[in-house]
Amino acid sequence: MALLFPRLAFPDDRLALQVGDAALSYAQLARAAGGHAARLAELDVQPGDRVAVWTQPDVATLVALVGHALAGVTSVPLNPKLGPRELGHILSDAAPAHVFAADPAAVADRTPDAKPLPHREAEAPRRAVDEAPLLLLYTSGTTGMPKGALIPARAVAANLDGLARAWAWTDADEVVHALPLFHVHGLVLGAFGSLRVGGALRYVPRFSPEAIAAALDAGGTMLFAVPTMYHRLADAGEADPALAKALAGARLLVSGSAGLPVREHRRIEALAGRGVHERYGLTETLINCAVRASGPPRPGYVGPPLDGVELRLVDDDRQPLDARDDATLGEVAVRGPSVFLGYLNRPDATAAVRDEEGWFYTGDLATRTADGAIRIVGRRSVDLIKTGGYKVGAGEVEACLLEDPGVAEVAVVGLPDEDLGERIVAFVVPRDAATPPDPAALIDAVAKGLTPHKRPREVRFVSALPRNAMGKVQKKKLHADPSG
Ligand code: MCA
Ligand code: AMP
Repeated sequence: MALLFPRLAFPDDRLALQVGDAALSYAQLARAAGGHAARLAELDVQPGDRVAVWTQPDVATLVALVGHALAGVTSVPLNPKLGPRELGHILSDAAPAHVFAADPAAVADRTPDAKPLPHREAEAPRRAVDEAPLLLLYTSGTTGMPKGALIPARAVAANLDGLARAWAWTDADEVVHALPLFHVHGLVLGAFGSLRVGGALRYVPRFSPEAIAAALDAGGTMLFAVPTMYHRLADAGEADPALAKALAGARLLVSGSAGLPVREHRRIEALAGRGVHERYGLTETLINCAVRASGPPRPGYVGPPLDGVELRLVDDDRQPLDARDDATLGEVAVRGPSVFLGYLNRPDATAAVRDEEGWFYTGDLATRTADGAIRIVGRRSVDLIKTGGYKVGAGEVEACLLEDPGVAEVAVVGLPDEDLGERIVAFVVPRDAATPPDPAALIDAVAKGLTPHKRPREVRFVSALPRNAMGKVQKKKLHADPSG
């Protein structure tokens, strides 16, 4: 039987997880995750059931996520900052059998029945690389509330093995990251990736350049981060040589979740004496492309497809484009074992992104070079925003803002931002121009109802939204003339 986490089946005293002062060896992690699995069995949770866990950034949460994986239960990771509006949607869609939290008091306002995570030990079950859903991850679309992507163990294993080859990632590596545990980047790559190769994870619960430097200095060999973090590391490193030295000590710096501007590549290279290897992926497909560690970084490019990933560029009719001229633009389509099972309860949405031949249409626009490297240049939809590496749908933010009686119309767009990549800006037509709603209250409604990273950083009042002859809002005009 092919195992999902081989080292946990034959655990030893090697370091598995370090979070702050808490460290667990593989032997300790296996017993603690086994303890959580035993608790699930007592609660009569069966393999295939869904169980939610608030992903508070601590070691107990990581243990629970591993316990679910080993028990064959589908984890529904919850962003600890989710507000009632988005949380209500997720809980009614996912219908988890139980909700767990390392610190139930911190989430009692939203889930009074959240169960504490047990501190007990038992022998760990073994998890095969199977077709059963390992994770249900909520991801935003252009309209409506986020959709739950069902990701099988098979996809996670195939993708991590492809990444291990691309990055020469072995059990000698120690990954450092400060990413949230409710998305692919932090959870699948950062946490499950380390465990699958049998290496260590040094998890930083709260991002700061200093905390990243400390984890690298403690033995980290690889850093996984989003462009906003590299931007902040560059700012801090230019002022503090100790930080630059810590970055220089890693063997591989990896960026993903959004494009890393060439400017930031150059800044990191100047500081660390080494550049950043970029990779590109989506929640639904996991990682598709990566610049290989065996060669130098390639600013502006996300590299060729991973082994096992079939990739093509297609035109508006989804017909393949053969061009390898780094100029012809096409939508990225991918196929292979890393592609998800579908969206929970949304066969319509699944059919819209995946065809009968198994091709998944990403919505990302790219070019391809003669040697197969992909350059991501944009997205098909102006209604998808990437801010700080988080995907946010304009529609979910607009729906939330329209609940305010003072808002007559609203259009949400992502405008270029040096730190966040894109900054969410809401163009609001007030119902009464003489008494417009309080911008801080509008921002708060999104931060508290959905989640803080979806909040507009700015509200601009306009007398009307630009519309075409059909009455459709022309968001491109708001991009071009952000004064409205
Ligand atoms: C601010 N806060 C508020 C409000 N405003 N709380 C309530 N009401 C408000 N009005 C709080 C926030 O909760 C937070 O609290 C603090 O203020 C700062 O928030 P913010 O300014 O939003 O944080 P930031 O500094 O902008 O965060 C930058 C970041 C973050 C750390 C880079 O964006 C981040 O972690 N990004 C990672 C995204 C990611 O992992 N994406 C992967 C998707 P407090 O101070 O308590 O924290 S997976 C994917 O994309 C694919 C597969 C791929 O390719 O990887
Ligand atoms: P998510 O749905 O949060 O998983 O975000 C997936 C999206 O992030 C992709 O469709 C891309 O638009 C974007 N993305 C991820 N990695 C990169 C990258 N290296 N360069 C450009 N865009 C990226």
